[in-house]
Amino acid sequence: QLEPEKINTMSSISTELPLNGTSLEILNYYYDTVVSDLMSIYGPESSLNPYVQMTLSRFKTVINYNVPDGKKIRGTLVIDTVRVLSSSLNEDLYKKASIVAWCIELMQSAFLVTDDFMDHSLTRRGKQCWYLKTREKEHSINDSFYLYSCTFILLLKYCPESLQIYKLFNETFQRTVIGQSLDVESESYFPTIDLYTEDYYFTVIQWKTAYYTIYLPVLCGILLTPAEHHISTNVELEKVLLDIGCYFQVQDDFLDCYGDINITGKIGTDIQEKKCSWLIVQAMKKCNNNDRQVLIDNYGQDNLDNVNKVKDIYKKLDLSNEYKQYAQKTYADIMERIDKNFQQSKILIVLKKILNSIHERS
Ligand code: DMA
Ligand code: MG
Ligand code: MG
Ligand code: MG
Repeated sequence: QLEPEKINTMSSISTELPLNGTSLEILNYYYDTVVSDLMSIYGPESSLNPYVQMTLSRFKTVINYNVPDGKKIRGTLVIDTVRVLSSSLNEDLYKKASIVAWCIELMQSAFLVTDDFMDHSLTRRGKQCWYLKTREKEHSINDSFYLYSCTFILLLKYCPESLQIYKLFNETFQRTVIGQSLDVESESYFPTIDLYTEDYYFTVIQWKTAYYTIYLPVLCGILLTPAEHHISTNVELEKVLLDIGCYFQVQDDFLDCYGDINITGKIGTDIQEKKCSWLIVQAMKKCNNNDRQVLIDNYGQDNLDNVNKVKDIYKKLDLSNEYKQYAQKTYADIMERIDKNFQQSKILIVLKKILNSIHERS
Protein backbone atom coordinates (compact mmCIF):
# COMPACT_ATOMS: atom_id res chain seq x y z
CA GLN A 1 0.00 0.00 0.00
CA LEU A 2 1.51 3.30 -1.06
CA GLU A 3 1.14 6.58 0.67
CA PRO A 4 -0.92 8.76 -1.69
CA GLU A 5 1.49 11.64 -1.75
CA LYS A 6 4.76 11.21 0.11
CA ILE A 7 5.90 14.19 2.15
CA ASN A 8 8.59 16.11 0.34
CA THR A 9 11.89 15.26 2.01
CA MET A 10 13.17 18.78 1.42
CA SER A 11 11.03 20.35 4.11
CA SER A 12 13.75 20.61 6.74
CA ILE A 13 16.33 22.68 4.87
CA SER A 14 18.41 25.04 6.95
CA THR A 15 18.57 28.76 6.25
CA GLU A 16 22.36 28.89 6.46
CA LEU A 17 24.87 26.90 4.40
CA PRO A 18 25.67 23.88 6.60
CA LEU A 19 29.43 24.00 5.91
CA ASN A 20 30.13 21.17 8.32
CA GLY A 21 27.04 19.20 7.42
CA THR A 22 26.77 16.18 5.19
CA SER A 23 27.08 16.51 1.43
CA LEU A 24 23.35 15.81 1.20
CA GLU A 25 22.59 18.73 3.54
CA ILE A 26 24.75 21.03 1.44
CA LEU A 27 23.02 19.84 -1.73
CA ASN A 28 19.56 20.35 -0.24
CA TYR A 29 20.48 23.84 0.88
CA TYR A 30 20.72 24.95 -2.78
CA TYR A 31 17.47 23.41 -3.97
CA ASP A 32 15.47 26.63 -3.60
CA THR A 33 18.12 28.56 -5.51
CA VAL A 34 17.85 26.11 -8.38
CA VAL A 35 14.07 26.29 -8.55
CA SER A 36 13.87 30.05 -8.28
CA ASP A 37 16.59 30.50 -10.94
CA LEU A 38 14.68 28.25 -13.28
CA MET A 39 11.44 30.10 -12.64
CA SER A 40 12.90 33.54 -13.29
CA ILE A 41 15.03 33.14 -16.42
CA TYR A 42 12.41 34.74 -18.65
CA GLY A 43 12.12 37.78 -16.42
CA PRO A 44 9.97 38.57 -13.41
CA GLU A 45 6.78 36.56 -13.22
CA SER A 46 4.62 39.65 -13.51
CA SER A 47 6.17 40.57 -16.86
CA LEU A 48 5.21 37.27 -18.49
CA ASN A 49 2.22 36.41 -20.60
CA PRO A 50 -0.29 34.92 -18.12
CA TYR A 51 -0.49 31.59 -19.97
CA VAL A 52 3.28 31.29 -20.04
CA GLN A 53 3.19 32.12 -16.33
CA MET A 54 0.77 29.25 -15.76
CA THR A 55 2.90 26.91 -17.82
CA LEU A 56 6.04 27.80 -15.91
CA SER A 57 4.21 27.26 -12.68
CA ARG A 58 3.11 23.85 -13.97
CA PHE A 59 6.78 23.09 -14.67
CA LYS A 60 7.57 24.02 -11.10
CA THR A 61 5.23 21.21 -10.10
CA VAL A 62 7.01 18.91 -12.57
CA ILE A 63 10.34 19.71 -10.88
CA ASN A 64 9.01 19.36 -7.34
CA TYR A 65 7.36 16.04 -8.13
CA ASN A 66 10.27 14.46 -9.97
CA VAL A 67 13.55 15.92 -8.77
CA PRO A 68 14.06 16.34 -5.01
CA ASP A 69 12.76 13.12 -3.43
CA GLY A 70 15.34 10.54 -4.47
CA LYS A 71 18.37 9.36 -2.53
CA LYS A 72 20.42 11.81 -4.56
CA ILE A 73 23.38 9.42 -4.74
CA ARG A 74 24.62 11.09 -7.92
CA GLY A 75 24.32 14.66 -6.71
CA THR A 76 25.92 13.88 -3.37
CA LEU A 77 28.81 12.22 -5.15
CA VAL A 78 29.80 15.51 -6.85
CA ILE A 79 30.03 17.26 -3.49
CA ASP A 80 31.82 14.32 -1.83
CA THR A 81 34.42 14.37 -4.61
CA VAL A 82 35.02 18.11 -4.36
CA ARG A 83 35.29 17.86 -0.57
CA VAL A 84 37.95 15.18 -0.72
CA LEU A 85 39.98 16.69 -3.53
CA SER A 86 39.95 20.37 -2.68
CA SER A 87 41.95 21.88 0.14
CA SER A 88 40.53 25.37 -0.40
CA LEU A 89 36.84 24.84 0.10
CA ASN A 90 34.76 27.96 0.17
CA GLU A 91 31.16 28.92 -0.26
CA ASP A 92 31.57 29.63 -3.99
CA LEU A 93 32.94 26.18 -4.66
CA TYR A 94 30.19 24.53 -2.63
CA LYS A 95 27.61 26.49 -4.53
CA LYS A 96 29.02 25.58 -7.94
CA ALA A 97 29.35 21.92 -6.97
CA SER A 98 25.80 21.87 -5.62
CA ILE A 99 24.33 23.42 -8.75
CA VAL A 100 26.20 20.95 -10.96
CA ALA A 101 24.97 18.21 -8.61
CA TRP A 102 21.37 19.37 -9.11
CA CYS A 103 21.97 19.38 -12.86
CA ILE A 104 22.78 15.67 -12.65
CA GLU A 105 19.67 15.11 -10.55
CA LEU A 106 17.62 17.03 -13.15
CA MET A 107 19.08 14.96 -15.95
CA GLN A 108 18.38 11.79 -13.98
CA SER A 109 14.78 12.85 -13.39
CA ALA A 110 14.36 13.47 -17.13
CA PHE A 111 15.51 9.90 -17.74
CA LEU A 112 13.30 8.46 -15.02
CA VAL A 113 10.16 10.11 -16.42
CA THR A 114 10.69 8.47 -19.82
CA ASP A 115 12.11 5.26 -18.34
CA ASP A 116 8.97 4.65 -16.31
CA PHE A 117 6.81 5.34 -19.33
CA MET A 118 8.84 2.94 -21.51
CA ASP A 119 9.04 0.27 -18.77
CA HIS A 120 5.31 0.54 -17.95
CA SER A 121 6.20 1.06 -14.31
CA LEU A 122 3.62 2.12 -11.77
CA THR A 123 5.58 3.68 -8.95
CA ARG A 124 8.76 5.63 -8.41
CA ARG A 125 10.15 6.79 -5.07
CA GLY A 126 6.98 5.61 -3.34
CA LYS A 127 4.69 7.70 -5.55
CA GLN A 128 2.82 7.15 -8.79
CA CYS A 129 5.06 7.53 -11.84
CA TRP A 130 4.84 10.96 -13.41
CA TYR A 131 3.43 9.76 -16.78
CA LEU A 132 0.42 8.48 -14.84
CA LYS A 133 -0.16 11.91 -13.32
CA THR A 134 -0.24 14.06 -16.46
CA ARG A 135 -3.52 14.80 -18.26
CA GLU A 136 -2.35 12.52 -21.07
CA LYS A 137 0.55 10.10 -20.60
CA GLU A 138 2.27 11.50 -23.68
CA HIS A 139 2.65 14.95 -22.08
CA SER A 140 5.32 13.45 -19.87
CA ILE A 141 7.62 13.27 -22.90
CA ASN A 142 7.66 17.05 -23.12
CA ASP A 143 8.08 17.29 -19.34
CA SER A 144 11.15 15.10 -19.64
CA PHE A 145 12.57 17.49 -22.28
CA TYR A 146 11.89 20.37 -19.92
CA LEU A 147 13.75 18.71 -17.04
CA TYR A 148 16.76 18.01 -19.20
CA SER A 149 16.81 21.51 -20.70
CA CYS A 150 17.12 22.92 -17.16
CA THR A 151 20.62 21.48 -16.88
CA PHE A 152 21.93 23.72 -19.66
CA ILE A 153 20.26 26.83 -18.26
CA LEU A 154 21.98 26.23 -14.92
CA LEU A 155 25.35 25.16 -16.30
CA LEU A 156 25.53 28.25 -18.45
CA LYS A 157 24.69 30.48 -15.51
CA TYR A 158 27.07 28.94 -12.96
CA CYS A 159 29.88 27.43 -15.03
CA PRO A 160 30.02 29.68 -18.12
CA GLU A 161 33.78 29.13 -18.42
CA SER A 162 33.71 25.35 -18.37
CA LEU A 163 33.20 23.98 -21.83
CA GLN A 164 34.53 20.67 -20.49
CA ILE A 165 31.62 20.22 -18.09
CA TYR A 166 29.18 21.23 -20.79
CA LYS A 167 30.66 18.67 -23.18
CA LEU A 168 30.70 16.00 -20.50
CA PHE A 169 26.98 16.48 -19.80
CA ASN A 170 26.14 16.37 -23.46
CA GLU A 171 28.16 13.24 -24.14
CA THR A 172 26.89 11.48 -21.02
CA PHE A 173 23.32 12.31 -21.91
CA GLN A 174 23.73 10.78 -25.34
CA ARG A 175 25.48 7.68 -24.00
CA THR A 176 22.54 7.15 -21.65
CA VAL A 177 20.06 7.57 -24.50
CA ILE A 178 21.99 4.94 -26.48
CA GLY A 179 21.98 2.66 -23.41
CA GLN A 180 18.24 3.10 -22.96
CA SER A 181 17.73 2.28 -26.61
CA LEU A 182 19.83 -0.89 -26.28
CA ASP A 183 17.68 -1.77 -23.23
CA VAL A 184 14.31 -1.39 -24.94
CA GLU A 185 15.47 -2.86 -28.25
CA SER A 186 17.02 -6.00 -26.72
CA GLU A 187 14.19 -8.05 -28.17
CA SER A 188 14.93 -6.94 -31.69
CA TYR A 189 18.58 -7.99 -31.38
CA PHE A 190 17.80 -11.26 -29.56
CA PRO A 191 14.56 -12.87 -30.71
CA THR A 192 14.53 -15.33 -27.78
CA ILE A 193 15.66 -14.76 -24.22
CA ASP A 194 18.00 -17.75 -24.16
CA LEU A 195 20.17 -15.80 -26.60
CA TYR A 196 20.75 -12.88 -24.20
CA THR A 197 24.45 -12.87 -23.36
CA GLU A 198 26.43 -11.58 -20.41
CA ASP A 199 28.53 -9.54 -22.81
CA TYR A 200 25.44 -7.80 -24.21
CA TYR A 201 24.07 -7.31 -20.71
CA PHE A 202 27.18 -5.49 -19.50
CA THR A 203 27.25 -3.35 -22.63
CA VAL A 204 23.69 -2.19 -22.00
CA ILE A 205 24.21 -1.33 -18.35
CA GLN A 206 27.50 0.43 -18.89
CA TRP A 207 25.84 2.74 -21.40
CA LYS A 208 22.46 3.19 -19.75
CA THR A 209 23.61 3.49 -16.14
CA ALA A 210 27.33 3.53 -15.39
CA TYR A 211 28.26 6.70 -17.26
CA TYR A 212 25.64 8.98 -15.80
CA THR A 213 25.47 7.40 -12.34
CA ILE A 214 29.12 7.22 -11.33
CA TYR A 215 31.44 8.48 -14.07
CA LEU A 216 29.66 11.82 -14.61
CA PRO A 217 29.42 12.91 -10.94
CA VAL A 218 33.04 12.05 -10.12
CA LEU A 219 34.36 13.68 -13.30
CA CYS A 220 32.34 16.81 -12.51
CA GLY A 221 33.83 16.83 -9.02
CA ILE A 222 37.34 16.56 -10.48
CA LEU A 223 36.73 19.28 -13.08
CA LEU A 224 35.31 21.64 -10.46
CA THR A 225 38.32 21.30 -8.18
CA PRO A 226 40.85 24.11 -8.63
CA ALA A 227 43.55 23.25 -11.12
CA GLU A 228 46.47 22.94 -8.71
CA HIS A 229 44.91 19.83 -7.24
CA HIS A 230 43.92 18.35 -10.53
CA ILE A 231 43.68 14.60 -10.68
CA SER A 232 44.78 13.31 -14.03
CA THR A 233 42.01 11.21 -15.46
CA ASN A 234 43.25 7.98 -16.92
CA VAL A 235 42.02 4.75 -18.39
CA GLU A 236 42.16 2.84 -15.10
CA LEU A 237 40.11 5.49 -13.30
CA GLU A 238 37.49 5.41 -16.04
CA LYS A 239 37.35 1.61 -15.85
CA VAL A 240 36.94 1.54 -12.08
CA LEU A 241 34.18 4.17 -12.19
CA LEU A 242 32.31 2.30 -14.92
CA ASP A 243 32.67 -1.01 -13.09
CA ILE A 244 31.24 0.52 -9.92
CA GLY A 245 28.39 1.86 -12.07
CA CYS A 246 27.76 -1.61 -13.52
CA TYR A 247 27.72 -3.13 -10.05
CA PHE A 248 25.10 -0.52 -9.14
CA GLN A 249 22.85 -1.66 -12.02
CA VAL A 250 23.31 -5.37 -11.26
CA GLN A 251 22.05 -4.51 -7.79
CA ASP A 252 19.14 -2.59 -9.30
CA ASP A 253 18.23 -5.65 -11.38
CA PHE A 254 18.42 -7.88 -8.31
CA LEU A 255 16.24 -5.46 -6.31
CA ASP A 256 13.69 -5.32 -9.15
CA CYS A 257 12.73 -8.86 -8.14
CA TYR A 258 13.96 -9.21 -4.55
CA GLY A 259 13.86 -5.64 -3.17
CA ASP A 260 11.43 -4.39 -0.52
CA ILE A 261 9.03 -2.00 -2.27
CA ASN A 262 8.85 0.14 0.85
CA ILE A 263 12.58 0.75 0.58
CA THR A 264 13.10 0.88 -3.18
CA GLY A 265 9.88 2.84 -3.73
CA LYS A 266 9.27 1.04 -7.02
CA ILE A 267 7.48 -2.10 -8.13
CA GLY A 268 9.64 -4.18 -10.47
CA THR A 269 8.62 -4.82 -14.08
CA ASP A 270 11.73 -6.47 -15.55
CA ILE A 271 10.13 -9.93 -15.94
CA GLN A 272 6.93 -8.62 -17.56
CA GLU A 273 8.94 -6.29 -19.81
CA LYS A 274 11.24 -9.09 -21.02
CA LYS A 275 14.30 -7.13 -19.90
CA CYS A 276 17.79 -8.40 -20.43
CA SER A 277 18.26 -8.36 -16.68
CA TRP A 278 21.15 -9.78 -14.65
CA LEU A 279 18.78 -12.39 -13.17
CA ILE A 280 17.54 -13.83 -16.46
CA VAL A 281 21.07 -13.97 -17.87
CA GLN A 282 22.22 -15.94 -14.80
CA ALA A 283 19.14 -18.15 -14.91
CA MET A 284 19.85 -19.06 -18.52
CA LYS A 285 23.42 -19.98 -17.61
CA LYS A 286 22.38 -22.26 -14.75
CA CYS A 287 19.13 -23.90 -15.82
CA ASN A 288 18.38 -27.31 -17.32
CA ASN A 289 16.39 -27.76 -20.54
CA ASN A 290 13.07 -28.03 -18.75
CA ASP A 291 13.57 -24.82 -16.80
CA ARG A 292 14.76 -23.14 -19.96
CA GLN A 293 11.47 -23.92 -21.69
CA VAL A 294 9.45 -22.66 -18.70
CA LEU A 295 11.42 -19.43 -18.73
CA ILE A 296 10.97 -18.97 -22.48
CA ASP A 297 7.23 -19.62 -22.20
CA ASN A 298 6.64 -17.30 -19.26
CA TYR A 299 9.20 -14.49 -19.42
CA GLY A 300 7.89 -11.24 -20.90
CA GLN A 301 4.18 -11.82 -20.17
CA ASP A 302 2.25 -9.20 -18.25
CA ASN A 303 0.43 -11.65 -16.05
CA LEU A 304 0.99 -12.60 -12.41
CA ASP A 305 0.87 -16.36 -13.06
CA ASN A 306 3.56 -16.16 -15.70
CA VAL A 307 5.68 -13.86 -13.57
CA ASN A 308 5.41 -16.24 -10.61
CA LYS A 309 6.51 -19.19 -12.74
CA VAL A 310 9.66 -17.27 -13.62
CA LYS A 311 10.22 -16.33 -9.98
CA ASP A 312 9.82 -20.00 -8.96
CA ILE A 313 12.64 -20.97 -11.29
CA TYR A 314 14.80 -18.13 -9.94
CA LYS A 315 14.18 -19.54 -6.49
CA LYS A 316 14.93 -23.10 -7.54
CA LEU A 317 18.22 -21.91 -9.07
CA ASP A 318 18.98 -20.02 -5.85
CA LEU A 319 19.71 -16.81 -7.74
CA SER A 320 19.71 -14.70 -4.59
CA ASN A 321 22.67 -16.70 -3.37
CA GLU A 322 24.26 -16.37 -6.80
CA TYR A 323 23.82 -12.61 -6.47
CA LYS A 324 25.39 -12.51 -3.01
CA GLN A 325 28.44 -14.28 -4.34
CA TYR A 326 28.65 -11.95 -7.33
CA ALA A 327 28.34 -8.92 -5.04
CA GLN A 328 31.10 -10.08 -2.69
CA LYS A 329 33.44 -10.95 -5.52
CA THR A 330 32.81 -7.70 -7.41
CA TYR A 331 33.29 -5.64 -4.27
CA ALA A 332 36.57 -7.39 -3.43
CA ASP A 333 37.89 -7.17 -7.01
CA ILE A 334 37.18 -3.46 -7.37
CA MET A 335 38.56 -2.71 -3.91
CA GLU A 336 41.78 -4.49 -4.82
CA ARG A 337 42.12 -2.49 -8.03
CA ILE A 338 41.52 0.75 -6.14
CA ASP A 339 44.26 -0.16 -3.65
CA LYS A 340 46.62 -1.17 -6.40
CA ASN A 341 46.17 1.80 -8.73
CA PHE A 342 45.31 4.85 -6.64
CA GLN A 343 47.55 4.57 -3.58
CA GLN A 344 49.24 7.90 -4.39
CA SER A 345 46.07 9.84 -5.02
CA LYS A 346 43.31 11.44 -2.97
CA ILE A 347 40.80 9.98 -5.41
CA LEU A 348 41.32 6.67 -3.56
CA ILE A 349 39.19 8.01 -0.69
CA VAL A 350 36.36 8.96 -3.07
CA LEU A 351 36.42 5.61 -4.84
CA LYS A 352 36.35 3.61 -1.61
CA LYS A 353 33.55 5.72 -0.23
CA ILE A 354 31.35 5.20 -3.31
CA LEU A 355 32.05 1.49 -3.48
CA ASN A 356 31.27 1.02 0.22
CA SER A 357 28.07 3.03 0.09
CA ILE A 358 26.83 1.09 -2.94
CA HIS A 359 27.85 -2.25 -1.45
CA GLU A 360 25.79 -1.52 1.65
CA ARG A 361 22.60 -0.32 -0.02
CA SER A 362 19.41 -2.31 -0.17
C1 DMA B 1 17.72 2.47 -15.37
O1 DMA B 1 17.22 1.27 -15.79
C2 DMA B 1 18.35 3.33 -16.38
C3 DMA B 1 18.00 4.63 -16.58
C4 DMA B 1 18.75 5.44 -17.56
C5 DMA B 1 16.88 5.30 -15.90
P1 DMA B 1 15.95 0.67 -15.03
O2 DMA B 1 14.76 0.76 -15.91
O3 DMA B 1 16.30 -0.69 -14.50
O4 DMA B 1 15.74 1.66 -13.79
P2 DMA B 1 14.57 1.52 -12.72
O5 DMA B 1 14.71 0.15 -12.09
O6 DMA B 1 14.88 2.60 -11.72
O7 DMA B 1 13.29 1.71 -13.43
MG1 MG C 1 12.77 1.27 -15.33
MG1 MG D 1 14.48 0.94 -17.95
MG1 MG E 1 15.58 -1.54 -12.69
